[in-house]
Amino acid sequence: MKCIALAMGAVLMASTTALAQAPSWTVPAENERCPSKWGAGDERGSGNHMKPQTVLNAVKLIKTGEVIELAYVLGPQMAFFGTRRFDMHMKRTFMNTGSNERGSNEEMVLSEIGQVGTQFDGFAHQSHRNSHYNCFKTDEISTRSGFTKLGIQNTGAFITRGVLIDIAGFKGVEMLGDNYEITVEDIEGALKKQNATLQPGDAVIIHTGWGKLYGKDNPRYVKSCPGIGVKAATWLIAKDPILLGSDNWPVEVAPNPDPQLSLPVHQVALVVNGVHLLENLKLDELVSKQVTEFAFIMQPLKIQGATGSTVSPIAVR
Ligand code: UVW
Repeated sequence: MKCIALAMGAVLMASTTALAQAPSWTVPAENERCPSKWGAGDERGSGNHMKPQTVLNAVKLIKTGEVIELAYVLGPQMAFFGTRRFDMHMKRTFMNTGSNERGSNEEMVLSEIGQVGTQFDGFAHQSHRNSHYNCFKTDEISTRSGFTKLGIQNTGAFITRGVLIDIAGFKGVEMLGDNYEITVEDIEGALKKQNATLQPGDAVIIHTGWGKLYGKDNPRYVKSCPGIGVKAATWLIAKDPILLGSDNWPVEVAPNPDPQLSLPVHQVALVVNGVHLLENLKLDELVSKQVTEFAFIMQPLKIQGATGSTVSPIAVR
């Protein structure tokens, strides 16, 4: 009897200790993160970097006119997170009246359109409890027909310097491990190897190699992924980028090595700092051609009040 009581005591102590262990990161209090550095009521966050001079600087990087596409095709081979879907149904062929016999085709797409394929995250996408970027409150800005603040239609076009940070290349592998957390040292090492430095307003693109699985082994692609964690994200955000992108589904390592945290980089970037994320990038061509600095061009869809947009960014050099 005494033995059982002792064993139960030990179990209780162990579970109390586990519960008492603090998470490795917590969302800063509202008075520490609001108003954002872009001002009270600002909805554009890192998008404020878009200025005429940003475009002129980006255009200077175009030397040959070569265009490299960074988006996956929207279609049946896509990898989906959770219950997201994209179904296209052809509506063909309507033969118009008239002697010229004009045939007409179109399609009906039943889909999420903000958060599928190569996708750009806006600030309505994530929150801490009821509170978004710049402390907009979910229950005050969300309606049945979209968000009245922070909607993706406000972001405008992105034409800026793009920098590819090839972490897989730096580590000498084709693809980082299934839940490898990219460290600050990895980023510094890769940048040094590339002889590159980050500038405010850069579109920072991280190559993990995980994209090799996209469309080939989708269940593994979405089960986990290598990527940046809170430390590397914080380091990158201190460089003041316009966005952080990667060739994986959430930009960040998943699941987070800290089992108490669910995709914390989404909050570090979108909620706390107002920095956009760009997911499911197709980076194979950029990497094989070793293009690490380029003009990055992207226009999110102008969907009223949406949380994000499927996008087709390009790199031009
Ligand atoms: C999630 O909420 C996981 O969304 P995403 O990674 O597509 O931004």
